[in-house]
Amino acid sequence: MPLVALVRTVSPSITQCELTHLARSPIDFARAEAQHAEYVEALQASGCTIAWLPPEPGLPDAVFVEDTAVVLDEMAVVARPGAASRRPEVPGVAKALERYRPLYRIEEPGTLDGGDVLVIGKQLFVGQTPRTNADGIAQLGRIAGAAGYDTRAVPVTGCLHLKSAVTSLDDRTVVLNPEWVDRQVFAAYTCIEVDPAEPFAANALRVSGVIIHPLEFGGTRSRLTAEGFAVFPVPAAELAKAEGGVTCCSLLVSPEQSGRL
Ligand code: CIR
Repeated sequence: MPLVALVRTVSPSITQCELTHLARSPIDFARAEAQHAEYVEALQASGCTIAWLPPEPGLPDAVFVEDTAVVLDEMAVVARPGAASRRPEVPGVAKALERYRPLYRIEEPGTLDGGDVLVIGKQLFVGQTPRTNADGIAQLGRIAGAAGYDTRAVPVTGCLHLKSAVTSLDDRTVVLNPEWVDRQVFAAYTCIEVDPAEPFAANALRVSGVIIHPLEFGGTRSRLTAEGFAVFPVPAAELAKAEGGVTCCSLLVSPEQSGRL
């Protein structure tokens, strides 16, 4: 059965998005929508069935659905985003995920953004960031630990989320920006570093053997293709002004994996 990609339309209020490391620059809403449409087409072309979440026009960051949950084969962990403005995004996603997985929740005082959780097999790497606190990491560790996952907290500096700094290309290989995360944490993996001129290029989305990656990062793309990865470039510059990348705009769910604990 094909992967299901949960996605949500870009909100017209995106111009009011949260920003941490970038200065606010004007976002062209029509262009952001057009680029998001190309992203959704790339997911479809990569074999995903698209499931649209209810739009949230009044929530500026609602397109970045990744931050609201962590989907594992056995369960979905509903996040408690570190930015209070983003918490109202969660219920619509939780309701959609109920169809596919038993739900567990990160509870107050824990905070956790899905963008901080990198899943490679049974290993969870979780970024220590202003969005994800120690309590959130500990809760995730306990919940996922019951299904055999090991959780490791990872210091992150200079970027919003762990997955801004590192993502996996397959179960043995990561693409990483060594300025933002310590390469040694990923010593067990083959590490491809981003082109130093493209610090944001470590955010890559792996979908059924294809790597969806921002079109703008040709230097890093060459490094990925040189290692044999099939890259599907998509324009992503407009949502990048909101500090979003390609992993942030979907939650991927394998419908046949809905095992219970
Ligand atoms: C935020 O600051 O929460 C949004 N403007 C961007 C979220 C991007 N999400 C992600 O990297 N997972």
